[in-house]
Amino acid sequence: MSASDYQEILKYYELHETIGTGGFAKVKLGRHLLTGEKVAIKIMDKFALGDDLPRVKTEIDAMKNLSHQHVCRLYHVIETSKKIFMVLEYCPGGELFDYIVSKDRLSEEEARVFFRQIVSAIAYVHSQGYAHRDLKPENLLIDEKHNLKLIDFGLCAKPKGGLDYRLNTCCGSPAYAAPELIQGKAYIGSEADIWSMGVLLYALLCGFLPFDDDNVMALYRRITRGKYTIPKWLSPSSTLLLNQLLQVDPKKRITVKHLLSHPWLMQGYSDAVQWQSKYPLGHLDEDCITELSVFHNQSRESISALISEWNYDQMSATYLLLQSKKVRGKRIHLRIPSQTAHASATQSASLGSEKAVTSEDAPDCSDVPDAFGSMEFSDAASLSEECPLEEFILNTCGTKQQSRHDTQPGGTEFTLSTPVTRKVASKKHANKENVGAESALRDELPFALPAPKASFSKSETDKQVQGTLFQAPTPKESQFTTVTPVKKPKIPTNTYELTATEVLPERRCHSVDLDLNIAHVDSSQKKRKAKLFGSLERGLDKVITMLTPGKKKRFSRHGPRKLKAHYNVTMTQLLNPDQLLSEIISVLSKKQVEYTKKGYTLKCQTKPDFGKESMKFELEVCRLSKNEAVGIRRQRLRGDAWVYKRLVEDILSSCQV
Ligand code: 6BB
Repeated sequence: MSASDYQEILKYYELHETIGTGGFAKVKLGRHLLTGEKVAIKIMDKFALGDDLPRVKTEIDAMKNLSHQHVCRLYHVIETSKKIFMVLEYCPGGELFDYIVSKDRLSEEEARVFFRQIVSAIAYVHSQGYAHRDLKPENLLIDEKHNLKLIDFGLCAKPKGGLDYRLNTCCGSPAYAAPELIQGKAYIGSEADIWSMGVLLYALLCGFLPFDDDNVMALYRRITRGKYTIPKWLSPSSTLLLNQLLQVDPKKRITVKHLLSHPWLMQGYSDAVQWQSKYPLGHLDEDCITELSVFHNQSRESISALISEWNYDQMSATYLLLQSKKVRGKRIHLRIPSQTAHASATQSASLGSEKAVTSEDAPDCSDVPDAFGSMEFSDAASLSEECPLEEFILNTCGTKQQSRHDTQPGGTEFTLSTPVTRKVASKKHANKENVGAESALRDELPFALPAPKASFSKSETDKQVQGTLFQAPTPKESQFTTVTPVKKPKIPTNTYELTATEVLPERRCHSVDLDLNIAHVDSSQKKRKAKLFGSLERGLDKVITMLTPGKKKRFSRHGPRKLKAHYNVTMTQLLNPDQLLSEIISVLSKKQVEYTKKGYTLKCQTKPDFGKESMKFELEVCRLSKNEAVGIRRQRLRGDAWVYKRLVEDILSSCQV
């Protein structure tokens, strides 16, 4: 990176470790200097964006209009000559995908808590005229209160004539795409989102996808047939709801309006899903205005007027972050940044314009290894207790940032990935249909949702299922068993398949397309593998997964990093990290997975296969801070989440430890 690229963002934020790198974006953790609030910063290189530039514009435009308790908030947009920075709400729980995988599958109660939030977010997004079009568990992040936040609006559509206008662009991830969409028909965005919600609910309740196949054409055939298996653990009411969501005919599919008070979503709740925004943009918080007006020594009126412009500049960001602080019951107080170069720039620029600063004279601030003070990010991305340092973000050119928050050494670059969205058709067409789409002539009334209840209902967010989130693991299967890939036998009939309407709950899930001669693992093998991540997590003796808030960070340059227990960390019974590392390396070599070794981290990459993108992920041998046991941190960097899940299951289960 060059210093000039980052000069502007560093006026307002501290930059910390990278938590995701995707096709065209990098996501870093950061801290807003004035409020001290943690943020996620999506950084895009304009040149590298190329054809994806419209997608970024779409995302920014949509997020500027959306303000909802289950939609990730956009705080600030900074554009320089080379970069676009989007400052976004901080969601330390990471992706819902990883959470599902860590638990194998969710209980119906926990799935309901999440699904109500998803319905709330989607009802709101639709009410604002948008269809998301890329709903999947990778695009739902978990915040610090364990609530979901919808991200990635890059493929969303806002038809000019309203959501009942048909769209033509086929986009999103194939496994979540509605049948009408993959058939290339003109489709209604909201109906396509409902289908994806069906796939999502299935993934929550089952831990695998309803329609899955390594071969995209076979996958499309499964989707268009709309047949999926009903695992025996699904309750009749869950099965019924899935059937209503996963209707091949979009006109027979349940609508958001009906979902809000659907019996399945109401079980254990007295109120329908609350979909209206708790934080409408039109309403300004008095306390936040007061704090800003005192800080800037300006009248409340002029501050209110500045905020109401919603320029997504420092003023918007400061207001929104103060508001978020207040909502979380924290004291809202703006601090004067300490007198570092960037801090004084922050103050002088805090009310100024958001002009791009790209000083070409500035020395190059490439990431330089050093002991840079990292703030405590106790979350999915920053699990470190002891961090040998790998990459550092400089605050001012040539000056290592000394955090003002009693920070500890750390700041390791985690290079995780922003999920790469695979598009069924050309990515260039994102949102073409926003202009002049043909009316769907639906017989339904335009989007009409029930009015908010007068009484204060128990909120979506405070209704958590207690005791189910961090349960003590129970032994299930022996870990690290060798799984040899088995070619799928050709079976002549499709007797194992069930349609959504032919519900046989006692049937075990077999997601095989039996009349297609496609070689892949057989169903029992698949089943075993599909369970493996979960069982790897659950074995009491060998594996412990839980989220524990880490406190002290100690620093050591020797041996593997010490990490907090987390659901992305699999613990083993081994005590020798080097033995585990060499075992993983030998498995990677056998499986022809390329890797580069950096300390105890293996940056892995699969060879690009014909028609398939290569998969990137990290496996890191670490020590669990609690008991010195050796563990493996795994993190997807790029590629399909479910393919990644299977591959890593396969690698870990092949380790002879
Ligand atoms: C975002 C985020 C917001 O992240 C790699 C891609 C917000 C991410 C986050 C986190 C873990 C720990 C701490 C913070 C808007 N768009 C994208 C975002 C994309 C990454 C998600 C994780 N996988 N907070 N965090 F994810």
